[in-house]
Amino acid sequence: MTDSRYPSLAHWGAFTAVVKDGRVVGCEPFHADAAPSPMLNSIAEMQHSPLRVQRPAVRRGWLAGNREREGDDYVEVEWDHALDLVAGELARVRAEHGPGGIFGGSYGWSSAGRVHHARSLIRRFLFLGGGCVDQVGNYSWGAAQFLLPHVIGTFSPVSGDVTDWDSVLANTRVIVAFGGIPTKNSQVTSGGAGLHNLPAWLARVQAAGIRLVVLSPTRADVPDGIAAEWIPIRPNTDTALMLAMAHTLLVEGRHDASFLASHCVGADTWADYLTGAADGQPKDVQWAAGICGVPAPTITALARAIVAQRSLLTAAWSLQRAQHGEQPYWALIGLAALAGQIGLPGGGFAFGHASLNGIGQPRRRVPGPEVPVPKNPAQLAIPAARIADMLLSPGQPYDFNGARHTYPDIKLIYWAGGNPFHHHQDQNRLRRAWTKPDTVVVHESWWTPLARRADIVLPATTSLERCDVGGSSRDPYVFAMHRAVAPQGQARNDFDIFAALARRAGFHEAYTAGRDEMGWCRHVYDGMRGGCAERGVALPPFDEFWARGYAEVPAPDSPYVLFEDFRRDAQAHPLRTPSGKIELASEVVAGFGYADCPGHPVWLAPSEWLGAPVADTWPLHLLTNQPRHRLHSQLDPAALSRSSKIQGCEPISMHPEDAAARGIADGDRVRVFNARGACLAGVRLDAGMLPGVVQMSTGAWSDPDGDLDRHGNPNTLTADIGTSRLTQGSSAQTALVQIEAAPNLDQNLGPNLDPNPNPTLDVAAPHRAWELPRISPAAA
Ligand SMILES: Nc1nc2c(c(=O)[nH]1)N[C@H]1C(S)=C(S)[C@@H](COP(=O)(O)OP(=O)(O)OC[C@H]3O[C@@H](n4cnc5c(=O)[nH]c(N)nc54)[C@H](O)[C@@H]3O)O[C@H]1N2
Ligand SMILES: Nc1nc2c(c(=O)[nH]1)N[C@H]1C(S)=C(S)[C@@H](COP(=O)(O)OP(=O)(O)OC[C@H]3O[C@@H](n4cnc5c(=O)[nH]c(N)nc54)[C@H](O)[C@@H]3O)O[C@H]1N2
Ligand SMILES: [Mo]
Repeated sequence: MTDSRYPSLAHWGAFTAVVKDGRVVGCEPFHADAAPSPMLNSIAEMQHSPLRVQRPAVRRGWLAGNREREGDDYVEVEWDHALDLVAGELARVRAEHGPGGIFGGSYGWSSAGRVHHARSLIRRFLFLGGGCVDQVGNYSWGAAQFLLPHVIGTFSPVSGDVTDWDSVLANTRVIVAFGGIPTKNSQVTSGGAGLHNLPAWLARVQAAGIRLVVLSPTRADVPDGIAAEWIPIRPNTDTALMLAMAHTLLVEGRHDASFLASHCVGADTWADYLTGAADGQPKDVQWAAGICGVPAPTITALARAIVAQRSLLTAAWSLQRAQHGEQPYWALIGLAALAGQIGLPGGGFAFGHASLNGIGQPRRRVPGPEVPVPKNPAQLAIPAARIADMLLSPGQPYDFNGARHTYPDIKLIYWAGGNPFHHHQDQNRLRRAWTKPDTVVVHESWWTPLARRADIVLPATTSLERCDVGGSSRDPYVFAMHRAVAPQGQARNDFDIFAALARRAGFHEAYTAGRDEMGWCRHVYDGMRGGCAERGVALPPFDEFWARGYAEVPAPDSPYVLFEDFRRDAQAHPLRTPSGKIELASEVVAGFGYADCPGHPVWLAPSEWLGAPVADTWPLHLLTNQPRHRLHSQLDPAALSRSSKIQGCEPISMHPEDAAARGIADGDRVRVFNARGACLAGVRLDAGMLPGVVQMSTGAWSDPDGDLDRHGNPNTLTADIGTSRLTQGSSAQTALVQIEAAPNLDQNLGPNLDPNPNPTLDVAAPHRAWELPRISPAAA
């Protein structure tokens, strides 16, 4: 049964699919959404894209035992045959190598529908089947996730547990936003966005006369349509500026000594570092100005401003997605502690206002819908962003959060719901690592760069082809996602694929728990409903919810203020740190003895930044932030994302002076390169860039030719290094590059969905990211 009158949900918004003759022809935004994302328009196009995987396919070379997983062709096979192959390989690897031979972390965003959330399902399947090597933490805020518990006893503020906008509007006089508040990012929320409210909140911030200061290497991080002060800052140097602000408060006696005494530990240790008593270098404003490029008087004035009135200090997640990404977050908390406003309405620190829809949206703290994932019996996991290290260094030791572990030896990679050939840093290194395992199995709906590097590709349905329950704890709505169209080709639900494999391996009953799709929709909704009831929030029974299409969690009566209880009574509401207080210096972290993450916030120069010696060779800092027109690599082949390309390549923003010095004009095609690789890009001149900084968004589908990516995947250039031994997060924002002119194309070829392969592979040719691999039909 299909029904298109009901709302569906994507990470970028709720909508009703308009269906004609069994095809999705458009999307109507959810009625309650005041600012729907233009990305909704890409859904119909992607649903019927020629890039859909139609039938199970096996890489020809895999059948002959080769592991060169690029540019090969595929043979379509019958479903039963494909499932037998996967079941056989899983059984073989389990028998020969144990769960440590199977990598099933499968990091990625998958779908907003939570019953069919591929990453939950694959982990449920592999864990029930004996376990595998999992991934812990994430690319988004891996550094914060493992640092913050040492400092404030929880990482919940980085996942959205911050003081509500209501409280900010009523109390805050100045917001200092590190990384700005780019409205582009607020289009999406993991698990779906029923409401897009950030533009409205920001308009109210402006109307209330609240001062907004944006510290960023690009003016583009000033929110659309909002008047804010922009302070340009060199990438990866925010910590130095924060330390100097803290130093200023301390030496001018403007800090809140009583808050430090009652609610913090380690203030003296940190103060010795700030004043230079510990190392001879006062972290004063002149020192910081030399590092971050912000004039000393500006830093002094900003420090005074945050204590002269109620201030909210907020940092984008991007700041910690960099080498030593722990430091700006720890320093921000330290600075907010000196200012003494943590736990006061509208005051203190926050994270992620720049990063995701729903941050600061007043909401009840209730659970979202979720498929239960059992424990991994193998108890094996790597930090999410260390995948290439793992594949390249089996048996080698690595440090992580105070412990020493050993990388497993992976024979089989199983991925569903993510795209490492977009998301991982140093793609050329990952490409080498990808030749190590015997077998790669992927479920995908499209022939993505990952699917093209898999040995067995199983076609997965899209959200519109199945029934689901979608929602996020950051959003007030939960959606009854009715199936809108029939599956394309032979696509099957991830759930059904795993159920069929579980049957072959003898644990079908454990995997399905006796439930079919609707049984799971009911179960997942009832789980959320029960969790809500425990917190005094009533949701309608399932049948009512399903018939209506959505349910709403009512807004709270009073605004949430982060650490309000702790501030009021630190004895009665201690933090879950060893001291029960905010740790401005941590004995635990110091005890790990990591030079790259010592026991209190410090300035550590990254290996690549504009002040590094290597900047002589690679003089431009490349920011690879989130794309405005798509979700990571999702929707890249759709018209909206394609319309942003220049000569078919991903755009790169560049200051006119940097371009002129290289003889480059607006709209030119360029080669962006460093020692790790190169990619092509199309230049967009932008006087709002800090000179020396260039910016490309992530997510262009790659088209490699040797070490060059011809479409513009910036992860050919980023460094694959852990943030530190403490947190081992992704350092995506730490990369220096050089840029030179590349031959322009005769014409602006723009979107290229030509199904005929172009045989030339030189820089003068357009990329082939939208071409299907050669696929032979199944033998009769
Ligand atoms: N340089 C650089 N790199 C970055 C970042 C950066 O800032 N800079 N950001 C990082 C961050 S924060 C993140 S979160 C990652 C994102 O990385 P990913 O989450 O891996 O990126 P997506 O493109 O969203 O990939 C999701 C894939 O899941 C597939 N999919 C969706 N629904 C389903 C389904 O129902 N079933 C199956 N089987 N598949 C499905 C989609 O088709 C898509 O290919 O990228 C990281 N990489
Ligand atoms: N439209 C859209 N929105 C998205 C996503 C998407 O793919 N598309 N992805 C979502 C995901 S998975 C995540 S994790 C979040 C990520 O949220 P963020 O990490 O906050 O997003 P970014 O766009 O990478 O970075 C925000 C801004 O920080 C600035 N910046 C980078 N480095 C520095 C620095 O060193 N100092 C300062 N001061 N500023 C810096 C960049 O100019 C950038 O525009 O975004 C989410 N939102
Ligand atoms: Mo993310």
